[in-house]
Amino acid sequence: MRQVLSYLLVLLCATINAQVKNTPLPTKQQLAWHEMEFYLFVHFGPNTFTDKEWGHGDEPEDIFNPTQLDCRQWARIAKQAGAKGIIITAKHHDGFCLWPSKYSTHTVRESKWKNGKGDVLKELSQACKEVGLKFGVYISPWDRNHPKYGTAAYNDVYVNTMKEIFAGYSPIWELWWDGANGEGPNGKKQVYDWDRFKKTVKTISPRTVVFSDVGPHIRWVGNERGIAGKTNWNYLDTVGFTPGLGAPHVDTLNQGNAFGKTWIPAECDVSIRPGWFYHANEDDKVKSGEQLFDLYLKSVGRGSNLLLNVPPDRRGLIHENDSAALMAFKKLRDENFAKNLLSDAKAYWEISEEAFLKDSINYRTFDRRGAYGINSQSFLVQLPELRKVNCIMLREAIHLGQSIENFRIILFNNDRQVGEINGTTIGRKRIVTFPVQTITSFKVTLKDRYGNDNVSGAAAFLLDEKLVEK
Ligand code: FUL
Repeated sequence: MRQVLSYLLVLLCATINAQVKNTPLPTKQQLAWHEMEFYLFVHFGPNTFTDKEWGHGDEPEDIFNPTQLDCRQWARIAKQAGAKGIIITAKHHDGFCLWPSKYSTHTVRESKWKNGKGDVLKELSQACKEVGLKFGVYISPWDRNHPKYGTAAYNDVYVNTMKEIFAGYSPIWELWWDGANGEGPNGKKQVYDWDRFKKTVKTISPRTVVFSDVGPHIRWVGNERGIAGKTNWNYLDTVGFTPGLGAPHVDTLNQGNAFGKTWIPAECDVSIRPGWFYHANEDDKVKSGEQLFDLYLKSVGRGSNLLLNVPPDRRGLIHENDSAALMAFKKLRDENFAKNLLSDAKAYWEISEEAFLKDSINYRTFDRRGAYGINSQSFLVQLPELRKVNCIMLREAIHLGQSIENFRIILFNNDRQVGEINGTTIGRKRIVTFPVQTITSFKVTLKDRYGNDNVSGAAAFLLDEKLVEK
């Protein structure tokens, strides 16, 4: 056993981390995406005014008429809630464009709103810039209004639509391709030219991260409840799959492929209300700060990102109840993660044959500067005093890949073992919670596929007990 770090703020093992050949790695844009953690989704359009979830595309454009639209209010609230960006439904399945697109006749231009001179994308992209939020767009491939939908020519329309948005409102940080694929107004189903769509974005905006069920950069998490798999690999195999009906099984999307060929992390999309669009009769069904905190643990705390939908109302404003819930959520995160109980702890890596603290794990000597295929290692974190803890956070150095297959945390009160937590993957962040224990130390044992030691951080907290699942 050797002391490698005193005064542990984070366990930084950068010098001994190693990437193993042929491990898929995240791109620079994906790494930046992982750091986004939490951002808002905005579903807004004719459905807001017709009380529907899926419009038919035959709504009169005049129905879209927010009375007090204020994208600065959205951006301000997002910022105050600690969200790092906003993704808006520039076009949902009804085909209505929130900007005056020249490739459609079903747009804000044809509506009464601002006498047809309004442009939600312009207002929102500017509002985001003003407060330092990233801006993203959802452009539904399925279009129930466009007359060309269901013909090869619609692929041209879709490509032109993307080009128009990128030309008008860049930088676009994330592009969202929804997988829903129903019939068009002509009763035909579209065969999407996904390869062409991908190439288009790559050419016109190479830094944009593109989401769909199967990437290319970000994958769907396989449910709309905002919950990532407890096992959550950032790898996915995509050969032979497409977004929508051709996507892998939802369990695969939820957990990733342990040995998948491409780095495609999961994003957890979920609405703050039961529906994606605003409905007045859901004003009292807004998720509470506590519920949102729980979702944070189950998304960000499992190495994923949280894309939380907050749909503006018919005024074009975020409703007071949603805003209050977002602020409560922020307060809970701030208060509960304010004090890292390891900030003055010491960490020791186990590198000898001796069984430290006498558990059953069989330690082997290894050189942590090289990977010899020895894939079990552990470290002990020693606190300066007895402390109450019910939450531990671990981080993996994902810029080197993802290789930790499982971990075990054993909690000690002096010599007495008082708890054990077992888990599988870590990824960017893994937060585990457990009933409060008073501890003096804990030991983490990792099974790392490549013997990499890629843990890059640890922290411990005492969360408000009502936030911890029993
Ligand atoms: C789904 C859509 O059909 C819903 O309307 C919503 O936009 C959700 C985020 O994705 O596939």
